[in-house]
Formats: sequence, structure tokens, C-alpha cells
Amino acid sequence: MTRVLITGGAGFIGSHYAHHALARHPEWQVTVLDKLTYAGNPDNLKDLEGHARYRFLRGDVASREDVALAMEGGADIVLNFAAETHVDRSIGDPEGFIRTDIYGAYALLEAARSRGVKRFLQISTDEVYGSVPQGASREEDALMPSNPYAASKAAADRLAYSYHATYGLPVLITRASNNFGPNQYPEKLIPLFVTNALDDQALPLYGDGLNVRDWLFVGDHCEALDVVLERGTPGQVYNVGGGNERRNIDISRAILERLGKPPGLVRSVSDRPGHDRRYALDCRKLRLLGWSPRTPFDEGLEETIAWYADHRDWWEKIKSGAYLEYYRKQYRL
Ligand code: NAD
Ligand code: TDX
Repeated sequence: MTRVLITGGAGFIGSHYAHHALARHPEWQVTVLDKLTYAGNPDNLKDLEGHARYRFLRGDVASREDVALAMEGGADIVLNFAAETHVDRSIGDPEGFIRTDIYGAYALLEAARSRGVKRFLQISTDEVYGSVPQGASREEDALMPSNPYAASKAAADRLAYSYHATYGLPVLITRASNNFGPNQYPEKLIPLFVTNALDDQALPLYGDGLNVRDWLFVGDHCEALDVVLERGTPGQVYNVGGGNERRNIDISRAILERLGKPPGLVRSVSDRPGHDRRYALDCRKLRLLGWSPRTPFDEGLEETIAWYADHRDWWEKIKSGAYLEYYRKQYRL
């Protein structure tokens, strides 16, 4: 049996990966360690309860004790998804990002080093490169993160590398572009706009709406992580992009059109401070390992919209209480 620790496995990408891991790797014994912050959702893992090769531990990656418990009995592979992930929240209050994204990565790297972990995969992000006016970021480009979330992720990315260079820990680093798909917390662009549109609520588009993101379907991301674990070289960084550059305004229109809602639901709101204009990744390095994204953007968007339309029970309870309080403050409603 291969002992695999997935941190942040109750979140969006981590929960997709936990399902993917158990389905694809019959020899894997999976532990999910998750603090269950506002973004962590046990519903994302509900169908795994009772699975013979799976266990869930509620714990904090920034607690050395919790990490030690999660790795008790050893770990062969660690995938670190755990993070505070929302840029707007990091602008409002960066402290949790420093603690979880940086110190949490440190606590995991230390534990991995003393336990002889065979693969440590740090899930990083395209945001570490900062805004890219033209062309596409390559793995060796300078890191110029421009918001506290991105800066925390850049610190963790390089800290992970340092554990390879200094201690020989077999670290791999992936930098993915904007993920989308089912189960994404409705604070991120696509699930926020889809659920607002379903309820005939305004879609708050930042600034001129011309910022560009490269969209990656979450299932394709999971496959890329396996390719990097199996064929990647320790110490190396791999960009993971969907190859779907879209302006935010076009995403908004596509959602409204598919749901048969009026274009007038788009509402221009003040811009995000330090808002990166464009991200784009050069993914040749990962393609050489045999990966390429399989889901056409329109197909992924269709599937995502259908999932939110069919799973009101999943998001309606999220979009109440503390969530509403946060949004009222954010948009001064
Ligand atoms: P998410 O916010 O949906 O989930 C994060 C998960 O981490 C939640 O389950 C949360 O409870 C857990 N968590 C937070 N703090 C923790 C702590 N201190 N200890 C243990 N668990 C904790 O995030 P996501 O979108 O699934 O992103 C997962 C990872 O992928 C992150 O590292 C993120 O930086 C990276 N990433 C995300 C994207 C994207 O577009 N969503 C793109 C590139 C990289
Ligand atoms: O209400 C909104 N209105 C809006 O115009 C929101 C939430 C976002 N936007 C814009 C800002 C961005 O240009 O949409 C774009 C996407 O925003 P987010 O969904 O917040 O994602 P982004 O800031 O690009 O960061 C995401 O991709 C990289 C994830 O949240 C990160 O965790 C990941 O690392």
C-alpha cells in the first residue's frame, strides 16, 4: 500500500483529487487532513465515508502536532492543497494566508523531511508570476506576485524548492491556472456568477472586465498532478494551464447566455486593488511528460453550470449566514 496524505482535501480541487486518487490508484491508502475553514466542505467528501482506503482527519497544517498525527505510521506521498485561496480575502486580511499558506507548508515540509516522504507535491499557482501583459510565463521566469495571497503562495513554492535543494526532499511543484468545475466555493468568479445568475442577482464585474485568466477544468488538473507525481523530476516546477484565455466580461456573457438571463445582470463594480491584468502559462514542459488538457472550455462550462443548477442544496446553505455578512461588507450592500 502507498500511504498518501492530501491536505486541504475538503476544498474544491483537493476533494476532486481525493476522489480521483481513490478511483485511479487501487494501491493508495488516502488520508485527508483539512481544517474545515469556511471553504472546506464535508459534503464534498460525503460519498467517501466508509471507504476502506480512506480516512478524514480534521486538523490544521500550521499545527506541527496535527501534521504529526496525520503522518503517524508514515507517508509516502504528500500533496499540499491546503491554503487560504481567495485573493479578495487576502487583500482584506492577509494574516491567515501567511499562517496557512507559508507556515503550513513549512510544517508539512519539516514533517516530510523527518519521515522520508518519497514525493512531496506543492500545489502552487500561476499567480506567483504576477501579471503577464504578453507572451506566456515559463517555469524559470521571475516571480512577481502582486497580492498577499500570491505572495504567500510564492513563498511556499520557493520554500518547498529549498527543501529539495538543501535537504534532498523529493519535492515537485505545480503552478496551475484558474480552475473551474463543480464544487467550487461560490466566491470565485465562475461559481459566484453562475449561482447569482440562477437567482437573478447582479454579477459584480471588477473594473472594465477586460482582465484575462486561463481556465483549466478541475479534472484535467487532477490528471496533470498524477503525471507530475509519476514522471516529474524532483526539484522541478511544472506549469499547468488549460489553454483557455478568456476575458472576465466574456465569461459573464457566456454564463448569462447559457442560462437565458439578460446581459443587464452584469454590474460594473470598483476594481480589485493590485488586480493582475492577465495570466498565461507556457506548458511545454508538462506536455513533454505527456499531459495536455482534455476538456474544451465550452464543454467544461456547460458541465459546471449544469452542476450548480442541479445542486442548489450544495450552494444555498453556503450562500447564507457568514457568507452574506462577508459580501455585504465587501460590496457595502
Ligand atoms: P479551496 O479554498 O476550495 O480549499 C482549500 C481547502 O484547504 C479547504 O478545504 C480548507 O478547509 C483547507 N484549509 C485551509 N486552511 C487550512 C489549514 N490551515 N489546515 C488544513 N486545511 C486548511 O481551494 P482550492 O481552489 O481547492 O485550491 C486548492 C489549492 O490549489 C490551493 O493551494 C490553491 O492555492 C491552489 N490553486 C488553486 C487554483 C484555483 O483556481 N482554484 C489555481 C491554482 C492553484
Ligand atoms: O466577483 C468577482 N468579480 C470579478 O470580476 C470575482 C470574485 C472575480 N472577478 C475577477 C477577478 C479576476 O480577474 O475575475 C477574475 C477571477 O477571479 P477569482 O475567481 O477571484 O480568481 P483569481 O483572482 O484569478 O485567482 C484564482 O486563480 C488562481 C484562485 O482564486 C486562486 O486560488 C488561484 O491560485
